[in-house]
Parts: sequence; C-alpha cells; structure tokens
Amino acid sequence: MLIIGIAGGTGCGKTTVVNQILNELPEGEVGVISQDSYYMDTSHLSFEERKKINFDHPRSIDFELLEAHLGELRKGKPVDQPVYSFVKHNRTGDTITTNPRKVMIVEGILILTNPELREMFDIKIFVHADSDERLIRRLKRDISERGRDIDEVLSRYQSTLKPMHQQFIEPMKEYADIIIPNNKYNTVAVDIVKTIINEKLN
Ligand code: UZR
Ligand code: MG
Repeated sequence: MLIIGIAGGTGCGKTTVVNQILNELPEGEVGVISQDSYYMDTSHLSFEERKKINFDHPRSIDFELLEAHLGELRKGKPVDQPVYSFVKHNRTGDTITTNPRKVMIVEGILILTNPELREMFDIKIFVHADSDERLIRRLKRDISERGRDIDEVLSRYQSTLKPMHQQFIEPMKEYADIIIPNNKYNTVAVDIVKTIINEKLN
C-alpha cells in the first residue's frame, strides 16, 4: 500500500487537489481518508459549547483513532469511519465502511502535526495558497455549504484560524516531500502526483 498525506491550510484547495488526483485514476484502486471525519466526539457538549471549540488545534483531532484505522487498512482490513457534520460540529453517529486500497490518501489541515501519523506516510504533500486566497475560499464555502455568516467566518479567522495556521500548519512545510503552489489550479503538479500513483498501480 502507498500512503500519501496531503496537508495545507484551510482553503488551500486540498479537497480539490484530491478530487483531481482521483479523476481518471482507475476506480477502486485509490481511497481517501479525510481528517474531518476524525474530529473528537463532542456529544457530551451542548451546541453552544461545541461552537467554541478550537477546531484548528491538533488536540481537536482523534489521532489515535485515525492512526488505528490507517493501521488496519494497511493490514488489508476495512474500517468504519465516523461521519462528521460541520453544521452540528459533531459526529453524526453514522459510520461509513472504508475498504483498503492500493493507494490511500489522507488529507487534512493538521495531519502532518502528529509524529506517529507522519511516520505512516510514504509521500507527504503540502498544498500552499496565499492567506488572502484561502480566506476568500473559506468565506465562500462556509457561507454556502456550512451554514455560517460573514461575521462568524471573519472573527473565527482572526481569533483562531490565522494564529493556529501560523503555529501548527505552516511549519509542517518542513516535513513535506512536495509543496504544491495552488493559488491557481496547478494541473502540472496534479499530473506529477498522478504519475507517481500510476507507477505504483502498474
Ligand atoms: P478544511 N471546522 C469547522 O468549521 N467546524 C467543525 O465542526 C470542525 C471543523 C473547520 C475548522 C478548520 N475550523 O479550519 C476547517 N473551524 O474545518 C478545516 N472553525 O477544513 O481544510 O476543509 O478547510
Ligand atoms: Mg477540505
């Protein structure tokens, strides 16, 4: 199994890069695990309390479960991934069965911050976009897809996203094997990653 970790700040285009990588690759050969599915279970908190959680700090992620699941997949076993709701800021209680694939992609803002998880990646990719670009994308997405308003997104950005990015995410570039400049769609970089994957598949 080839395990690829894809990190980068919010709005850098991780999800888009992953989707472009998957595009045209043989179906059933490549699987994706998103860090988003592994936010800590916060069922014991009220919605108001959950809204105050710092979701950009590594402690908000259940790395233990994520590592355990990746370990099982590496052994060829399926896992039941939790399903997460950004609207409720919590796990929904549902799970989705994920089968092992020849190539597994793990994506998320904080996936390179955990040393044990980092060790499990054969290739570490950091997607870079400038912070203004990322803020614009984040605003658009959170308003259209995650039920936020402009004030909430901006104040969260200033109070949490930006400082956490500087403290935990940006420094992870140092661990990356490949940094993808992604202010615009970078089809060349995506093609290079696809070539590496195809080599593994053939
Ligand atoms: P991406 N996030 C939420 O907004 N709500 C949650 O319940 C859990 C996470 C956000 C999180 C982070 N920060 O910036 C973002 N906040 O999801 C990471 N607030 O996702 O890489 O797709 O932007
Ligand atoms: Mg994403």
